[in-house]
Amino acid sequence: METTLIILKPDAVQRGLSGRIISRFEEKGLKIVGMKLMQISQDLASTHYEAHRERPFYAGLVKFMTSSPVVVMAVQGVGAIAISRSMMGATFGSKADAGTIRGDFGVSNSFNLIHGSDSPEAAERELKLFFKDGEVLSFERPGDAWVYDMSSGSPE
Ligand code: 3AN
Repeated sequence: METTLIILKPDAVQRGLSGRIISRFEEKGLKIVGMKLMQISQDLASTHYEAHRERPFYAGLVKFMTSSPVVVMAVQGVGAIAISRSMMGATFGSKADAGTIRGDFGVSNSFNLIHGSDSPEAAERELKLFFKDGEVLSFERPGDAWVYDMSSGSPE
């Protein structure tokens, strides 16, 4: 099981797309184990995007991410990181395939609606940045018996 950090960026919240994007994760069978609306501080945005500090788009990215509230989610499932990334689509809305979140809901290369951790290491680091102890919950969903084949003892 993996847990990944998903952020519905300010454009998704302002455009009233949060519910539709959240539904896609639920419909896929992924489990939302943490979720909140928050305003990202300057400090948090710079820590989160520190790998991009030298990139030309960095200042604009931090300004965008701190400009208005976001929805942050901890999303869990077998292969949740790669599955979420494929659901998001390519970085730029103009290039993202139809059927993906970025491909279906946006055209911009800067306002690209959603962030998802890109590796297990990034997920661990980012979940700790955005969720305090106790904010990511552990609970059963009886319906998961129909999401995963458990006949071998582990989710398939
Ligand atoms: P992704 O979010 O698809 O993993 P990354 O990790 O390459 O994309 O970039 C991190 C974030 O930086 C992207 N979500 C996007 O918002 C922003 N970004 C990347 N490249 C550009 C660019 N050329 N112009 C504006 N923003 C960019």
